[in-house]
Amino acid sequence: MLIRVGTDLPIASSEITPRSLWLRRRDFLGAGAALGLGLTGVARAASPYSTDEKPNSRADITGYNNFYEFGTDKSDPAAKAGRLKTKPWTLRIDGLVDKPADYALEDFLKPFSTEERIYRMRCVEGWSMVIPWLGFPLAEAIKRAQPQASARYVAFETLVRPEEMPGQRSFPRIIPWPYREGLRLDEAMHPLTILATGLYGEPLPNQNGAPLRLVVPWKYGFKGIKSIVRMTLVAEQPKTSWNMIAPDEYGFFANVNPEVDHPRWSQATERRIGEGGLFAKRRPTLMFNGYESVASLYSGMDLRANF
Ligand SMILES: Nc1nc2c(c(=O)[nH]1)N[C@H]1C(S)=C(S)[C@@H](COP(=O)(O)O)O[C@H]1N2
Ligand SMILES: [Mo]
Repeated sequence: MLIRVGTDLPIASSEITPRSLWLRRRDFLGAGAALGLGLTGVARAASPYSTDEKPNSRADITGYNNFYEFGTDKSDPAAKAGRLKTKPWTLRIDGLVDKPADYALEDFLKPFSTEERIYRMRCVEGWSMVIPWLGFPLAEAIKRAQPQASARYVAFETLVRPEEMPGQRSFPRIIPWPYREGLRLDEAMHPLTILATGLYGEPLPNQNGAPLRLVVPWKYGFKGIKSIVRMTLVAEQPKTSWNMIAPDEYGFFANVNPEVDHPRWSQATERRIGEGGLFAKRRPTLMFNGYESVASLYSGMDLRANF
């Protein structure tokens, strides 16, 4: 007997699959498992935070990257990140927490099924892609460390290992290493904010930020800090790499906003990678990259001043 699932299921093509539908889909998969059906044909189940848009190819996702630790060209990370050693790896969580420690990645993954860890998300920064991440909510990692009441932000740092990261040996130095990022704690705890450990069902390729990187789909791509070794809970807004380099061009919040131009270019449209050709039409960029449920995080804030 062949049961077809996936695109044939009556799933709304809304940006975020409603949880009720997702649960129904899980029931359906559960029924399939009970009937002794294998996993073939049920590959499309995913977290409720997945878009139904077609993902980019693995070649696009792993061949067109920004990871300055390996060079500034979009092709450098794929060419030069192969020697990065990602095992063993620990994530230090410290600062204003009751349980500061070096945490093992595997422990964070345990509570989730593979289906629950699939997040097909749009990423945008002039160009755009849809990436089928494997990840888990950043909130889960933060909760383990038990943040204190005074914690208001999370500061992130990337590995510093010049022996394996040629961009960290090159001069003039563009980025004062480590690469740094930050989120307000409520942004960090939002269920759309994930730590990704894989893509297309496999561990993250080094060029995409192995073994774990941040994904905040309503913010510009540069917020997605790669190869994270440390998260520190702090009271004051932390420094972030692009803001340190060019404060007039890159703000702390970096929410996708088609109405606020970068000083040197419009941010109203994007080019979807893979929609090739000279005549491929640019797409209008959506407020918060289309993830409108996050708007309430910023109610009452001037998003021009807080860019
Ligand atoms: N450590 C580190 N993280 C980083 C960067 C970087 O240079 N170093 N580049 C950022 C930028 S500018 C972008 S657009 C995204 C790209 O992620 P991707 O290559 O997986 O698409 O990673 C971000 N994370
Ligand atoms: Mo970027």
